[in-house]
Amino acid sequence: MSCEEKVLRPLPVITAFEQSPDRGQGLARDMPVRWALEEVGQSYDVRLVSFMAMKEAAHRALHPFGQIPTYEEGDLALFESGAIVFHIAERHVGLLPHDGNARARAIMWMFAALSTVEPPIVQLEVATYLEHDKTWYEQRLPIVEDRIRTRLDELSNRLGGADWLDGDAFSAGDLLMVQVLRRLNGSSLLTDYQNLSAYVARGEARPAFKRAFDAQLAVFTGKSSGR
Ligand code: GTB
Repeated sequence: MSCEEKVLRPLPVITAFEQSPDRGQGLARDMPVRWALEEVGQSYDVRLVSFMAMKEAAHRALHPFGQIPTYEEGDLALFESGAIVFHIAERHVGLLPHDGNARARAIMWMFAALSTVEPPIVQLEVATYLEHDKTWYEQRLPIVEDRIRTRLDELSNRLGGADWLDGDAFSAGDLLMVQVLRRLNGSSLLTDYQNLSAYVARGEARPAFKRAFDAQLAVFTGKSSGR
């Protein structure tokens, strides 16, 4: 590809909350997409969407469930943050190893983050924010917390003293796992595990994470309006 073609190729466009309920903590799911794009050095544009616009036909044409994030690149349109991160990782160097077995393991950890570790964490958020007025809330809370502890025990045992899930090399599996665990930031559920807390801190210390975090925070503080 010539320099001219590189310059002329339109940037991928992602969608993010116009007003994120997390007030810029980087917990909404545009964050892993931004982080992946930063890791591979791919510039991108952001289109901010309101809660109302998300449910309108124009946005639903991109995202059948009326949510963020979406990803548009030429005539490709994707939704689901995990699928978007996987696409970015496949198309660029840096997030998936070249070696076939190591690559398969990195993909395995992507699925583990989203389908094994994240669900009980989301259950806790649902209980805390949407079910706290239910008569059964006090009984449910410890049950959900125990489910999280079980997963964190197992993950902590597997990680041991390694830097990343498959050893020395950071991958898209770590990116998604760190992002999932960040949902527990500030909770003793996470700080009870010294190696998992250090793992999250290692992820958050990556320059690409910081750029992604700052970009989504700038939306909240009004320093970036997207396009
Ligand atoms: N499985 C989908 C994916 O991974 O892309 C889930 C997408 C999703 O849940 N999107 C949410 C959304 O659009 C935003 S990220 N919600 C609007 C709606 O459904 O109407 C979930 C989210 C929201 C807020 C916080 N927070 O405030 O901390 C954290 C995460």
